[in-house]
Amino acid sequence: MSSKIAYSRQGDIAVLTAQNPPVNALSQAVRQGLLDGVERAEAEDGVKAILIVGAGRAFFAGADIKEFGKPPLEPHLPWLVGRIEASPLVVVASMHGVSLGGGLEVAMGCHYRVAQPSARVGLPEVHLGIIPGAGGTQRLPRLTGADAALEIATTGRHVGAAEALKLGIVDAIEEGDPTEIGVAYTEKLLAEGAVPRPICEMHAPAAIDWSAAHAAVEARARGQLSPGFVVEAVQASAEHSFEEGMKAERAIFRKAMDTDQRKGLIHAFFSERAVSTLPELKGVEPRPMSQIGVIGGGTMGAGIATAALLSGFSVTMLEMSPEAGEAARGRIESNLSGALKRGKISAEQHAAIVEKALQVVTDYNALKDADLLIEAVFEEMEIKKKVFAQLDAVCKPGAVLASNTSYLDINEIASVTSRPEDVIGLHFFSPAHVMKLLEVVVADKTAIDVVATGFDLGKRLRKISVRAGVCDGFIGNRILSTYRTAADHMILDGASPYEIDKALEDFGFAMGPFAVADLAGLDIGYAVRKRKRAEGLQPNERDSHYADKLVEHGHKGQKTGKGYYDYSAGMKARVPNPDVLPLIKAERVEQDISSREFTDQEIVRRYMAAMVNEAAKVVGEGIARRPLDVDMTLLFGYGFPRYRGGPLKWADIVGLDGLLADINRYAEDDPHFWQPAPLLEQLVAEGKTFDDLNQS
Ligand code: ZOZ
Ligand code: NAD
Repeated sequence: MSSKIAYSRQGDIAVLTAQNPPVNALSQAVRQGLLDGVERAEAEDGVKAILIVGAGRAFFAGADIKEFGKPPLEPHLPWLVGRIEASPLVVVASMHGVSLGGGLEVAMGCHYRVAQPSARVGLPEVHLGIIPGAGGTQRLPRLTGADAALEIATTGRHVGAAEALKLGIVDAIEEGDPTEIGVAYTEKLLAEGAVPRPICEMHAPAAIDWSAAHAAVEARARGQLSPGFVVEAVQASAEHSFEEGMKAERAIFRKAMDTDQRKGLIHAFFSERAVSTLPELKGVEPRPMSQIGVIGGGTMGAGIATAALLSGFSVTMLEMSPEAGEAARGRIESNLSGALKRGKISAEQHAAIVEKALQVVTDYNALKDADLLIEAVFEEMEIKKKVFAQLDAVCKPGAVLASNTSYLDINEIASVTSRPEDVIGLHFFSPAHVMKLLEVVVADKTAIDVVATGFDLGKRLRKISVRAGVCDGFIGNRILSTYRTAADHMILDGASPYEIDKALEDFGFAMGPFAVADLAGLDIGYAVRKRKRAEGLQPNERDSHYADKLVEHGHKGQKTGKGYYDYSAGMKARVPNPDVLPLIKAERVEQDISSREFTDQEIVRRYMAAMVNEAAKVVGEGIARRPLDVDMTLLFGYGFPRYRGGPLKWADIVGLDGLLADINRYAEDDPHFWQPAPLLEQLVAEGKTFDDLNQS
């Protein structure tokens, strides 16, 4: 018997206990152990029932995702679930923690299910680009009906025990040790004369309006294929026998497995977990943190304070004047009311935060006990330096001094303090209490335990933290500046902002770059362009001024009602602002450019080539440690479609040699902008991929 499944007897019940920490993924050894356990129980004298239970945190978290993409090993899960279901003994699942994907499928192969009140079940395969492949799409609808099964399997959401009981997914809820409640429940079933109750013999679900179901799912999927595959499979459960339905599920599962989206989504799953694991932080204790000071309570400072308050920190907000302080408090309270409305906090928690945890001040002395200070004042070096000098004067020794700057040099900011080892960049994204990304920007002298503290903060705020080095814009904004510039060049050459937004939204971005610019405020890009021009452009560097004129006409995006789009009919209406195209045309005339047509395909190719090329420079220079750090930055901070895995995973999938060839071709017209990244050239020369660098 496999050591992953312990076999024991409790009277006439054989107990199979999965022990594959941390979450009992159904690896080959676990599957084999379950099979051996079932066969042994059936062969042993006096066994009347089998109880399957998980040791540790969960029943089963699903198939072992690490085995995907490799040749499947026997016993295959769909067969095993069928084998459990076919047992002449009564088979019971005692479920605690999560029962996800293959884990719920194993439970549905059992004849009865008892769960702890805190147990959660679900079919999250859709988030990995696949569908449940071990009968989930055929058995769940037989328990719940097609509508509920579709909702559960197309969203992948976790269903709590009480709801699962109501839907018929579990038969009973009992509090207690999973083995004890499982044994007690099985004894009760045996006493009542229960017999095996295979779901495969239950009635097929009633038909629903399948075209409406397909249309509804597609409308939400934004180009992701797996939700549509789920509908196909569930439809098969209603239209065919169980055996034929299983064949349909198998065929659809294989089709899903073969997609690039599956590769992208599984890359995202593992990278999301790997990104915050840095070898140099192993064994490094973060500094203790309970009080946070935030300097500047505008959009970002208020969002950061909200995030910290919602995670149980106490926050002292410092503003320039009592009036600015009140405005900052108003912004924070409005964010907190939103959290209350959405059920993220209770009324009592809301009251406690507002009354006790938040303090608004104008005097730096109030920051002297804070463990972590996060500066979020205007994006101007001189102002930031003044703030840091004042922090240096009042903050206690060991306090971490952080800047939320978007582009400025953290080394220069640190240089005005007597303790550069305590200075770090903590770059949040707007709105900071909602967006998941945190760039932890490590400066030349930052101490390692200060880096650990940055990552600890990210974890406590439930964010995805990415390590970045110091450069203009760190990982994300530096790459953004480059692909945004590629878009600006396409505009000069003949594309419109609306064509570009549409092509990229069809590619899967949550929003195109011009809609994003309107949201962020066009004055931000305006300030960056002004700064870059002041620093001096290269002689062959392309530049344009139409966007500056837009800002100078008062069009700063959503906040002024107009930017690239006119928002007078509502923020979602997205009507093109009629002032934009004439400004662009005038610029083309001024620069003597004859415009040409761009297909959606060319727009995406140029935009992505610029993104990948800059990302390769960012990795090559060590600003990002690994390609996956860039991928996660773009996924969690910039609306990059998760099902494409991130720009560098996308590049691996489409082929690096073709991309490099295109970059070299574009460079014939614009050698300044299209300088191929040395790392990209090296990978192509060595026949390697970006993903190879993630493994090392
Ligand atoms: O980890 C959270 C989670 O949601 N896991 C994924 C659950 C999931 O997607 N299950 C479905 C899997 S696909 C499937 O089951 C396909 C199917 O229908 C059958 C296919 C038939 C094939 C036929 C072939 C012929 C979870 C909620 C479980 C726990 O969250 P936490 O935040 O507490 O912990 P994490 O996320 O940090 O996880 C702890 C460690 O466990 C690793 N892990 C989690 N689920 C895994 C898994 N490893 C392999 N397979 C899984 N299913 C996770 O990577 C992490 O590892 P470390 O190394 O970072 O600690
Ligand atoms: P903002 O203009 O909305 O807010 C700045 C706030 O700082 C104002 O409330 C102002 O009163 C206050 N302030 C200015 N000088 C101060 C001082 N000396 N002492 C105390 N308070 C002072 O700006 P924002 O958008 O919140 O940006 C703040 C910082 O965050 C900038 O460095 C910016 O680059 C960065 N950032 C912005 C975004 C974004 O999307 N807006 C995203 C990430 C990072």
